[in-house]
Amino acid sequence: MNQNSSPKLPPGQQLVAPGKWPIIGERQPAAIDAPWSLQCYGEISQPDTFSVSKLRNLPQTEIITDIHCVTRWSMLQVKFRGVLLADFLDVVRPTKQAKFISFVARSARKHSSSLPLDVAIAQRTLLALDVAGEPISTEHGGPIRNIVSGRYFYKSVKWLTEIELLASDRLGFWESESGYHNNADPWAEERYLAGSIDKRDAARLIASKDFSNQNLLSLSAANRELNQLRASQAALRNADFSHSSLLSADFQAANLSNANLRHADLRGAIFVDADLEGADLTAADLRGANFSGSSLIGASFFDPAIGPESGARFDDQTILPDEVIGPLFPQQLQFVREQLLYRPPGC
Ligand SMILES: Nc1nc2c(c(=O)[nH]1)N[C@H]1C(S)=C(S)[C@@H](COP(=O)(O)O)O[C@H]1N2
Ligand SMILES: [Mo]
Repeated sequence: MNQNSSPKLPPGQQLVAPGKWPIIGERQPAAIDAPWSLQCYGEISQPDTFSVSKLRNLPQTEIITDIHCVTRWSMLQVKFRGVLLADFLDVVRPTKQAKFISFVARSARKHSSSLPLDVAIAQRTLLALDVAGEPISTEHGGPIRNIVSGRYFYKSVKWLTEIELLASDRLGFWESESGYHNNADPWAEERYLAGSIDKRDAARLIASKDFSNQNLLSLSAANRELNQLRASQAALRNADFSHSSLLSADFQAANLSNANLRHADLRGAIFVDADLEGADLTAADLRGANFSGSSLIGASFFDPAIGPESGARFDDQTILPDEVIGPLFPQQLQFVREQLLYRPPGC
């Protein structure tokens, strides 16, 4: 592809405000001050453990890369420095059987992600120690995180403590628990696997109007009458509710990341403590909806390709606290602030 004519942002992504790098995923590990080590094992000739200073004594490489989170936020031209995976592998020497590489975090849930080894090398994966000239902060995965360019950011594991070379693939945390796509190419929008619910189960569920506590990844529920839906604590990543009627629906503490809520009638809906990262609320009717405690990183209230006339509707009963809208993309934040200022009274 011609570098100059290629667009900078993959489809469905928007830029965060300059200097506002979101913190995503699990909390940083508690024992962060214990001496750090990176252990490498599996299909290699020279199993070894690396301290941070041992890594700093290997050849250091700088890369400038773009970050694309699956929940639709991007940052361009971020400068990382550390050890190229290819240089690291020269030390530990993979065997002929090594076909996959798994990156594991020192964290509560032993978070991990994997890649085919040839992809990891071709993408110039970096065992990163520094960002923008400073050691990576703990909240962003310091002292070591791997950086995989050209893949959604969930392939870049924070608090990296183990690298395992494998003969066959072992799915990572998000890929096995949350249906995240294992290839994760942002230019192909490989965000999620297809949902696992068959059509008949989906129809039965929709008729019951009770999704509470269920795992309904990528559910198709567009153009439905789902008023008073009960969906508290439901896992509804990537679900499609576009053009549906969801009056007073209860989505308390539900996971609606990347859900499609375009043109949905959400008057009086409850999104208290819900995860709406990357959700699309373009042209939704949000009069009387309550977003207290929800997470809106990467969410949209209007479609930038259409303009503010595609915006969601608010009234003075809509609850959208300042701290909830703070992390929105700059143009989304501006749109929401204007709507909140001039919103009509509800009934
Ligand atoms: N250990 C660990 N690494 C992780 C995650 C996580 O939850 N735990 N989340 C992933 C996801 S989904 C993203 S978008 C990035 C976020 O990195 P940041 O918090 O530095 O922006 O980390 C990735 N690596
Ligand atoms: Mo992410």
